[in-house]
Amino acid sequence: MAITNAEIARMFNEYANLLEIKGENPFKVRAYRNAARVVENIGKPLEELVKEGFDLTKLPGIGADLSQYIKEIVTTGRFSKLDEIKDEIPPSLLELLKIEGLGPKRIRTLYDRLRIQSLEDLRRAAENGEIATLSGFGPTLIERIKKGVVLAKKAGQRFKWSEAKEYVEDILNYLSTVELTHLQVAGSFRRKKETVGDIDILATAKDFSQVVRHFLNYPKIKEVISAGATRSTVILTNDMQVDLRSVDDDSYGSALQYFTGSKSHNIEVRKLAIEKGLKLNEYGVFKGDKKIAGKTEEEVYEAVGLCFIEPELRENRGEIEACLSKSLPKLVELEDIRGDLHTHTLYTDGKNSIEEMARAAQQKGYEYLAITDHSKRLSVARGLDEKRALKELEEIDRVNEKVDGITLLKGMEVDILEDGSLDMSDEVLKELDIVLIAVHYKFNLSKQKQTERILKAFENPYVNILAHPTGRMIGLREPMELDMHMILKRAKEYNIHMEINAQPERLDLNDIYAKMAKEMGVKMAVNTDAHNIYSLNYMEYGINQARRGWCEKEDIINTRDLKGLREFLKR
Ligand code: DGT
Ligand code: CA
Ligand code: CA
Repeated sequence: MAITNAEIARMFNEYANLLEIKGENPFKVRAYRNAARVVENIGKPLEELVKEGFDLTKLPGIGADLSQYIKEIVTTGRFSKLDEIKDEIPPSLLELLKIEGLGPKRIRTLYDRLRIQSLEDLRRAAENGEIATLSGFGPTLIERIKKGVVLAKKAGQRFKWSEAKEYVEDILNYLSTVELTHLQVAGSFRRKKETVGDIDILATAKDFSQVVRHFLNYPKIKEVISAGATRSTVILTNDMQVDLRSVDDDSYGSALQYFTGSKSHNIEVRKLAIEKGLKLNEYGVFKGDKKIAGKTEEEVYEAVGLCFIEPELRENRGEIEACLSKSLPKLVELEDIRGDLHTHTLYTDGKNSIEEMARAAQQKGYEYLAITDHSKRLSVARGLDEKRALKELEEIDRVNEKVDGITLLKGMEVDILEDGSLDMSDEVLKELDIVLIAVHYKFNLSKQKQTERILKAFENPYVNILAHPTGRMIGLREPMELDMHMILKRAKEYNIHMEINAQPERLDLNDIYAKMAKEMGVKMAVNTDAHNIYSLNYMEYGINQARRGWCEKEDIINTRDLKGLREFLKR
């Protein structure tokens, strides 16, 4: 595939931006920007020039290095230095570059001072006034930033479940101030899908027109698309679409079932209805002209010969068969969780001390908390060398003495190096209660190399959990190419567990892989990877994903008490 000069220029510009965010030498940054401009304006494809053997250093601003890089890009389609720097800097910062008025310098300030890493962080900080406290961020700029976030998100089409939740809760609260019989969110949101396209709300009321009038006055509406007697559609200020629908009270159950979806689940359910000589739609289940069910979801499922199926399972991935053979899982719940096995502190890139994290976890009613700061390779996170690691372990002991009602586990999130060796000596690892391993760079290796890298890491006898196994970041980074079947098989043999990382942009393992792990008998841990006390609350998102992956309490190791957990940490 041909690579255009514009693409090469884009790579150089992107690299320059990242260098600048990183705080690199301005001359170096400028060199790449210049090169980008030169490349854009040559007027002949560089690919052809390279093929002709043209000496690229004859071009203005292109030295030996840049000439090499151009050749690399033209021949391989990749710019390895760009790939490398993306491993070092939170890739989510790149999306902030789409905002007009925000250059790399300001992004750096936002990141350094307020830890803003994503459009969503930026939106919140602009709304709650945090940005206004920074010098150089006046009211006009903040207005521009707010508008820019909306635009950039529009391009991003789907919304993370966590973000949708903020709005759903707000809208439901708002709507519940008028007289209603039923109010429920349906669609992918109710199924707890990791991203949602739009929000589907179902309401029934004696006077639905009053509900619609009230809905259309919701303050966060940007645009009303349609307003009708049974359905209204609006766009919110964050560009999220919300559909509000109504049916008669005695159709509430069938409407909820219908609008919860998924579409392919509904199609299967309808097939069963047809086999039974019934008709099923959003108004009810009908035998001839007679309505035999519709008030509740339970009776709708029952009428077609099924049991109630949890919304998270309604993806046509075997839930109907499981229901018919009475083997539906009893899904894990947030309340089942006894502790968090992946957290960071001030020792590396966390924002709270070990003691603060311990107290916050204790407040949540946890029995244990693993402190798992980064190993040294992750220098952007001030990863621990052996000396600082041992110092942290001593502090964990001290805090364990001091804070009652919770046990801290000594852990670490150890980088898996490119060759599959670990970024920490066995002398330190053997002191730990729990060892997480993770890939934080070189995401682009071939499937075979990447799989071998991880399997090699499994050989280390101290490893317990593979953290965020595929490395994907929703909307920002594709998952690594991995032979997941092979990894799960080996994990099972070695008693290594998979993480379901609860960070809203990770949710990794995803639902499909979580189900695969469960079926292969591999246990999982749902962990928040919290970098501050508040993110301990991400657990909910991880549980959503686990439930979508058919996980039951027994599939998740951190539902066990400490004694039970320790059994799973033996190799
Ligand atoms: P989204 O919004 O893209 O994240 O996904 P959903 O699942 O929320 O889809 P949406 O909003 O288009 O529709 C909501 C539900 O309505 C969907 O899950 C199932 C139901 N539905 C929509 N269109 C059809 C259809 O053509 N046939 C059937 N059986 N159900 C449908
Ligand atoms: Ca939807
Ligand atoms: Ca919809």
